[in-house]
Amino acid sequence: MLKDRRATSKSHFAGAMRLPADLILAGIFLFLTSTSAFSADQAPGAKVVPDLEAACRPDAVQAAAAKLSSAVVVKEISDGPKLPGGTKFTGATKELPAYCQVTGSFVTNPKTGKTANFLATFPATWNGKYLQMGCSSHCGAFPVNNAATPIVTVTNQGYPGEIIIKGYASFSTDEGHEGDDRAKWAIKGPGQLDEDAVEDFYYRADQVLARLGKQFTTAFYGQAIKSPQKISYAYFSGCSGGGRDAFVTASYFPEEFDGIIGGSAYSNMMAVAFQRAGTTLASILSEDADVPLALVTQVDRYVKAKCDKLDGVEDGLIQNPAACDFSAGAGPPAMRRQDGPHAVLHTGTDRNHQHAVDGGHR
Ligand SMILES: [Ca+2]
Repeated sequence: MLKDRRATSKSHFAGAMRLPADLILAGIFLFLTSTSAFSADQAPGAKVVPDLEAACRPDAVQAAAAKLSSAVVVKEISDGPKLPGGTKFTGATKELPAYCQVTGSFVTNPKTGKTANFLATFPATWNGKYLQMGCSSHCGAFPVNNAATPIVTVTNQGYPGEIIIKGYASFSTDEGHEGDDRAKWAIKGPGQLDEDAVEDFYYRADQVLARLGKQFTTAFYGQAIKSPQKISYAYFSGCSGGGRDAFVTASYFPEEFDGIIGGSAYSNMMAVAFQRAGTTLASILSEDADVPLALVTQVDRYVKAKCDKLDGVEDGLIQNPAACDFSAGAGPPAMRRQDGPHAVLHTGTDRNHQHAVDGGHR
């Protein structure tokens, strides 16, 4: 999905979204495994900061931030890595080159003064590129979108430090609320939606950051290298909730990026909510509705036998789920429960059980 800047973003997006899932996954795999191709040391035009430690001091970073179009405060934040004064320089080790991390807040809505927090990572050797990382779940934290210490090594994060080794300047945001706490941040009180917070979460924090982060990157490196800098390419990448962020980015402001990677997008929130609620409710309503692991394995075999081929390739992957007409209550499968003291041959007659096996959404 990476493209040359000469093509228009919108036409790229239209083409990218038509790619089949296996090609997108192959692209992600290549992105993650092409370490040598992306190595900052080997990248033509890589910029080296002569004194990153000095450039990373809070007053120096705040001076760079003062040049940006949106109001930015460099400071320690409550829901990210604790950086005293909002910055931290980490010297080079055997594993990682030196890098500077910065936290703070930026204004997402000038009319109300609403802010969101950000985390920026500036490697000492910059490859000239900007990478914005999506968040996870309902966001409000920086566990997977911290370039130095991602807790999940999937999609955009790579292994810990990989983004720094490759030389990307990277940014992420908490999407305008600190912590999740069962999404209480989305309401002001009973029946009162916090529209400012919801807008930040759905798209605005990432949209403002897309512009701000690139400005911040060139301001930081321009000041640190003492010559004007520009960004060669800008990418967005995220998985799960971050995959949703990637889809939102591609839908609402694709012109901000040269490439967008969205993995396992948590984009249909209502369906996920109903699925979870339905599954939970079904298992509460009937003891017979329990879905033990052994039964899941059995269902998996049945569904694959029925639906794997429907995408044109029998490869163990169901990549056209819309064509897969499966219901635990329909058809011939007898689902055998094997976890209890008495193995039960389930005939698919218990509605709650069917509901639970189906994921609660039928
Ligand atoms: Ca298949």
